[in-house]
Amino acid sequence: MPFKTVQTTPIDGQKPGTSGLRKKTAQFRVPGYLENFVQCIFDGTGGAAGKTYVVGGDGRFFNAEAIGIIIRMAAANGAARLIIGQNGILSTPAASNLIRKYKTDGGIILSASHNPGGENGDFGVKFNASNGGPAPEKITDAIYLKTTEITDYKIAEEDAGDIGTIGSFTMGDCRIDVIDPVDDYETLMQDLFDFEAIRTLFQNGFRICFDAMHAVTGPYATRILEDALGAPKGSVINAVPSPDFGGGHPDPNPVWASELVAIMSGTDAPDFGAASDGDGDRNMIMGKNAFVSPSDSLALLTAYAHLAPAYAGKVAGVARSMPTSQAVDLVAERLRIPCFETPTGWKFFGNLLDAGMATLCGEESAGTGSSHIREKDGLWAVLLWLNILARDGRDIVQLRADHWRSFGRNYYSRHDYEEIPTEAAEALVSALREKLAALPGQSVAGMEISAADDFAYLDPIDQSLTERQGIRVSFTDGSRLVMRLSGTGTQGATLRVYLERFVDHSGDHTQDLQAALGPVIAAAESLADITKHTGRSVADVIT
Ligand code: VG1
Ligand code: CO
Repeated sequence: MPFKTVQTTPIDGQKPGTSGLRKKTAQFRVPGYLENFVQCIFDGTGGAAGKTYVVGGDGRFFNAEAIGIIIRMAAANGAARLIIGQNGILSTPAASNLIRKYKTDGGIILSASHNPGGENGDFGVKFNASNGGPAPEKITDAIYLKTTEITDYKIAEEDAGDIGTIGSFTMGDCRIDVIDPVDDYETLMQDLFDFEAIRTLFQNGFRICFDAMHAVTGPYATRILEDALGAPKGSVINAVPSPDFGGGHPDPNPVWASELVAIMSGTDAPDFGAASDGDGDRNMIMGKNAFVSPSDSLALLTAYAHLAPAYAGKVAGVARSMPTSQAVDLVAERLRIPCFETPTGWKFFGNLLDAGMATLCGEESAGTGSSHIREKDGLWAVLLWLNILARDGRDIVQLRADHWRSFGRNYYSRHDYEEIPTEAAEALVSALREKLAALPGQSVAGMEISAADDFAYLDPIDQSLTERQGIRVSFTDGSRLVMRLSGTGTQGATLRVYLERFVDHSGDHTQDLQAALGPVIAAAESLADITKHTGRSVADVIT
């Protein structure tokens, strides 16, 4: 098998963000762009010689070609074995499971997650370590350093074999195993949940609508919900992955999953609605006419996880990203388990999960997961919900209302200002940062500020310090305001404004969401001069 070494030079900007390297698809298709980065993944992690990797992606445009290049490069770099999902398909959680189950050295996941796909959309590459989780910053920093020094990459001269057929082939000394992308994941879910109870729920007429958003979860959801659990055919919609996600934005929130929202608001709405994102690691949960915010979902799942066999008496702790609402903190307090607050991005949960300090984790951006793997897991969250509803008997909207009656409600919303000029976004953040020290004690929009800082995280396991992870302003009435810039966009900057207001157990939990957050929204504008800096008076996406 002839291999060749191709001379190359460093390419600017190959710095992984919140979740891998994300760029325009056109950028990734420039000859040498993907090759440089893949070579640096190998070089930054001690080389590929003798190693085994899982490789797969969310099926977006350029997925199969990229996998062909990775196979040729892994073989040329001396990798011993690759495990690849048939047709190059693997959801992010399924890939995480395979890395752990087959004890591989890591995995390369091709996805830009919730970002749109297609020729004019986005593409991404993420490296996961041998624990199945997104590489921590120590590793992504090493990979990035290599991208600034690279001089050549190695690649097989021949095309890679057929990844459309289950089976094995070799390239040089490397064995490539093409496997069914769903089998191992389905087995894992059966081990975690009470499938019998969920089957009975469906037999008794419970109805679900799962919107796969033309993305990778389609085959997983169809096999598990319809085939294994007996939900009626057609319960999973938009189930066939398409290279451009049907022209949509595979981001499961009330704005982009509007088809599901319409179904769940209809006269004959199913009992339960859910959606997942491009690579299957996010989840959106709905009841009839009701959107369950991801932060509330995390709190509720923590409160009722004991109804699922895998979690009964086994929730050691919980962790949430800093901008996620504090609803789960209240549950953790009552359960007398620790609650950790980490920076945005799943990689920060890895050490807590590995150490057994956190069992459930979640982010306000519709990511929920547990120690079963080291990624957030969209379908897992749906199955945990179904398990809870099957065993509890209450309707999801009732369950949530009862929860608020017991714990209080953390009204929560995120306002995104997308594709604003990078300089304007940075100016806004630095102006706000300057003010922080003077804020405590001041009043704004009728509320008194109790604390203000730029979040820094000291990892309790490896003591690594991660700074400047978002500005947070807390108020004496329990309200909170967080602002940070997105690390997953591919054009300009996206300002995320996270708004939270707490109303205790005896208060009114039925207010209009944006109205309830009115004072916090006003405080954000007043403290950060959002309109002045961005030139926009309203956010582009409100979820
Ligand atoms: C966003 C979310 C974050 C999530 C990340 C990756 O990052 O806010 O919570 O972990 O996307 O999600 P940012 O930096 O744009 O705010 V996805 O489903 O890539 O895997
Ligand atoms: Co995702």
